[in-house]
Amino acid sequence: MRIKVTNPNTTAGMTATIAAAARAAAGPGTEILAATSPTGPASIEGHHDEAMSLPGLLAEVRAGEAEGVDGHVIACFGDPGLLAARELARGPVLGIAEAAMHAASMLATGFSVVTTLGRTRVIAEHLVRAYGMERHCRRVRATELAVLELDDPRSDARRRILDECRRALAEDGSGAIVLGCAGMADLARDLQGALGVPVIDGVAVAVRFVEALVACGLGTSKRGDLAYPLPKAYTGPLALLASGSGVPDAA
Ligand code: 5HY
Repeated sequence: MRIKVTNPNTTAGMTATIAAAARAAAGPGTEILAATSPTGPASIEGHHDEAMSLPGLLAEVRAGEAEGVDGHVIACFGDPGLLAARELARGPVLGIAEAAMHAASMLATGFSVVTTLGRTRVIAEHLVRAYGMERHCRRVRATELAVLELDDPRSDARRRILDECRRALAEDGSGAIVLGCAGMADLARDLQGALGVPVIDGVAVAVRFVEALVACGLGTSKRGDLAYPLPKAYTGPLALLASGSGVPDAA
């Protein structure tokens, strides 16, 4: 089985963290194809960043479809372009926020999300509602760490994330923690050991969920809103990104 894991930002160092977590989680016989978006923002920390990340993300999904991959993971906690990517894909497409929240809801009656900047909290809160997780998500908390600070030893990221997780367990009545950034994937096991509760990295669980869906012979529905995009003319720079789609002509 081949699963494409795409980092929608353009920071290759972060893709390396994501790829390592995906490969560590993947089952025997699963090949992980990790990709960094070819165009867009170096990190995604708001609505504008998300919007600007979409052409690059969708170009990578299209390329994966042309290569015949079995499924996709969108490795960014805002799950940017999830439905658009599902239109392009034959197999399952999972966002790491969606996967992590569903996993957490199966492991604890309440969970808290610990994310990066406060300004991204509203994006996670939108997803909590979109995924029907209001009854499970106790709170979305921010560490005020910028995404690219996660890899910077001077930021003391691990301690600041651990402290926020501890506050979440003490104040929110949560029994599990969802890590609110793909760049935190390498911290999950260590934090779980320190906190003694499930700490969920969406990259790992999304890979396993895609494997499970593919193993059950399931893929994205091609009926209705997730049917392949209708072929149409593109003009300007996006015409290049949208071409050679590999997406079968609409029936
Ligand atoms: C992520 N941004 O997972 C999100 C995290 C965030 O570039 N990769 C990013 O802060 O929303």
